Amino acid sequence: MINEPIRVDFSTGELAGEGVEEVCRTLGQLEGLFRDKEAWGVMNAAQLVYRVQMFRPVAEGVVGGLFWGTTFVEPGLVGDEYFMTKGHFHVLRNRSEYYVTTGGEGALILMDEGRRTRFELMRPGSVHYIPSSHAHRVANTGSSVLSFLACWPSDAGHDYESVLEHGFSARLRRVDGSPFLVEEP
Ligand code: S6P
Ligand code: ZN
Repeated sequence: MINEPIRVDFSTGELAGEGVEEVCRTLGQLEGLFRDKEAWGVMNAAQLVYRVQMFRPVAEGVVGGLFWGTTFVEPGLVGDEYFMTKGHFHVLRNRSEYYVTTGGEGALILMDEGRRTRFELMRPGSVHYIPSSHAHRVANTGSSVLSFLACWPSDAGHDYESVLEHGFSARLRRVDGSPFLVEEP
């Protein structure tokens, strides 16, 4: 028997094939994420912020497996803050991950456990290693969809609660037309 592998379209990052799952995140589902609550409140709750395609050939939590995915972040702003993913630590803090940009312009924002935040520019072809014990999120700083491939361990898990509760120590905001990492007060 020959298994048909899934495929990546490298011009868009789009995944296709049996077993590819997809989740969408709209503005309405991202309550509390963005700094400017007033700006968020008057925007269209149905507006798509990002979607994630995933290929999980083993069950969540299996030790020794790998997952594969593509994230597509729409261009946009809430106030002066770029559209971005929720961001998470891995539940198992010693699990790392790779991102590879396929389209658009953006930033990978990383925060270590000492709450030091930095970012790496994402451009088509850029390869990003996310070290263990780092919260990670991606912001779209461009005017087209930002897409990136990801590969992470199947037992990593996602700790969204820490990020929702404490946030990152800095946010990527548009200052005089350019992205700038602004420390939180
Ligand atoms: C999974 C990996 C990505 C994100 C995706 C969405 O470990 O880091 O696939 O899940 O970019 O971000 P988030 O923070 O909503 O999971
Ligand atoms: Zn991750």
